[in-house]
Amino acid sequence: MKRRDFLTLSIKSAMAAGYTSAIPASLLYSHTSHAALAMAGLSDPAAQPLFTNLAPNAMAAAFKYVPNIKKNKLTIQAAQTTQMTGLVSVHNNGRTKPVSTTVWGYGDKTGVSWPGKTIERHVDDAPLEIRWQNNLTGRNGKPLPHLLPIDTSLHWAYSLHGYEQYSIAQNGVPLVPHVHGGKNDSPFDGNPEYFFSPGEAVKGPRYVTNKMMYGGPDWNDAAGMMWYHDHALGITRMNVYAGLAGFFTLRDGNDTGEHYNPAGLPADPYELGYAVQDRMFRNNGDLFYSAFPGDPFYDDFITDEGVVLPPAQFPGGGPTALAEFFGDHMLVNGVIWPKASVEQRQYRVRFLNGTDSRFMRLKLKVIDYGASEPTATDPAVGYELPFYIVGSDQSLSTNAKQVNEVDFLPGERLDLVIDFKDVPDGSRVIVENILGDSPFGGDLPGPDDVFPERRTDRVMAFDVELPLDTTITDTSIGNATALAGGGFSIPTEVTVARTRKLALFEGMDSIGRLQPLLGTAEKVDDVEGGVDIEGALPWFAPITENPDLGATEIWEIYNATGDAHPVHVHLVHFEVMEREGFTADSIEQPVAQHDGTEGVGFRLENIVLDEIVRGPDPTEGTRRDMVMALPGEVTRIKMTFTKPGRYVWHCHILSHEDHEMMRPFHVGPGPF
Ligand SMILES: [Cu+2]
Repeated sequence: MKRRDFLTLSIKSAMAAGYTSAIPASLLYSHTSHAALAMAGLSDPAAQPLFTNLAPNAMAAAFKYVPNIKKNKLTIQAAQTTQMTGLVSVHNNGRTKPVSTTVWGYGDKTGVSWPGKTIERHVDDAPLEIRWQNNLTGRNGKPLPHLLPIDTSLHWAYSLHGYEQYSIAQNGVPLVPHVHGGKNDSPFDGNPEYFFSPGEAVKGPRYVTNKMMYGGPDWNDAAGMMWYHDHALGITRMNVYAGLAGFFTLRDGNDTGEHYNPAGLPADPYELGYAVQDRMFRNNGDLFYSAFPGDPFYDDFITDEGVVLPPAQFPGGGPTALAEFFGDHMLVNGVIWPKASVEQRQYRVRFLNGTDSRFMRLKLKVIDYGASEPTATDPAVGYELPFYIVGSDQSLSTNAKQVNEVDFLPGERLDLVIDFKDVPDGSRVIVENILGDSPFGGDLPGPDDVFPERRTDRVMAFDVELPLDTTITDTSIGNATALAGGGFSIPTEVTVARTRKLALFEGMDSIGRLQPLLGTAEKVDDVEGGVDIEGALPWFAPITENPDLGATEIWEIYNATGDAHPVHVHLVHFEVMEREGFTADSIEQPVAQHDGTEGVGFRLENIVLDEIVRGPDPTEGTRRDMVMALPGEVTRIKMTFTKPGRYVWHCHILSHEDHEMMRPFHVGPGPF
């Protein structure tokens, strides 16, 4: 995989260490040609229906849970099911046949789906108690195997000390749900160590309960978009890939979700919710994830990195975790390249980036069938449609902002208004993605960064074909329209208790695979008496971030890697303050691995800031729980820690968080 290391010294020291990821791979994705896909028995995206199938709308009333209102209770199970994604298998004679896909979904006792149904609450509601069940068992009650090949060499649930006797085959898949963006009490936060196997037979080392409470006076107090997904240690990427994700939306007196709301936003059926994900499939419809020699991507992410996996640990060559994952099929709410039918009016569209690793930059393109004779598969024809950013993550923006494109990070939620009023009846509006199929370094993709003849440059389409319903007056969001209840910043008179210098590193595990790591960019003490700790740290190293309860802190995140990382901090809603370029010397130092071996990490010395400071992006200025940390920049965020106990912060590239790019933090006094 191509790496864009920005720190010359980092590259030099990395090369001296025999660390090869600084060397660009010349033939990226050489193994994903159409012929190679066919040989591997994989679905060829070019043979799949485009903008044909309808995706469910996650904001429609029918897609939402109806909790037992009196008791404020829900039971949500995770279970296996089969689902039609719109995928077809192609036979030798060229004929196609729809195929189903076995997935995992969340749902109530009537059944599960990918994505799970939407949980909707109001800030004034009493706390909701959700009883989460791990029902990944077969009819005989025996644990189901994983749908995907699991790398058990990672630091994961069943490689923890005291858990080595457990296996997925014997004990089932460990799960734990996390409500992303919720200011959850620590026991209800879905910490990766709170996992539980089917029937809660095996419980993680910090497991407290599977009945989790969401709400109350110290919880989220503004309308926003959370999502819930699995977060089990070292296996999150696979559990989410299998389908364990859904929306959790919060309303308030401004953003009520009803027509003519004070925020002035479109409401159901003109409010749409779409989870964007990428996947690979086998020709028979099964999900596919590269993990063995010869698999598409395997060389790009493993052998081209110079890694030789020890056969004793990887009989048959795998399965191994990848440095990143990029699927060649785009799905929205579990449907490949879907379409939605819309009226000539404004729509609120809430997108979730639920991919493993894919940064996107979205644009809208109008194909006017009345004006010309373009084909739906030709994205070169058409004209750009500007749209409005009205919010992101956990709140609305102060004002609507008109843009032509928007960045979209893994884990992030976008809140957009698209105005189809002046789009000719009968036209198609395509949601395009102009970023590549490889890690994002801040630039537009080069030819090596994209799949050949790719379709990942398109996400979905809106067909302007419904008659206008004149019984509901159209909304009138325009550029700079004020949004009641929008905007977020921490008042400058709030005392900042501490400014921490933190860092993102690309290290190497003890068998030579890329290992992304968090750590510090200054000398700190840890909570177990360690002093002068600095640089890259593994997940299990003693806690180095221990804010006081109620403290406001600034975290400066120095990205000393070649790629952008989407950073997520649990518990808090933060303000994105600014970004600034820097250079530093990257000094190699060992990083302990969970199995007693030693990997390679770095620490930063001689940090020099370039004093070119950049303010928040158009999607920021809201209550954020995600932030893009670009290579060579320090990203400053400010937040208040309002609940005590153990939480985590991590990169939301799921392949990264599963391979050590995650650290616990603890608010208030121990025990830790
Ligand atoms: Cu990352």
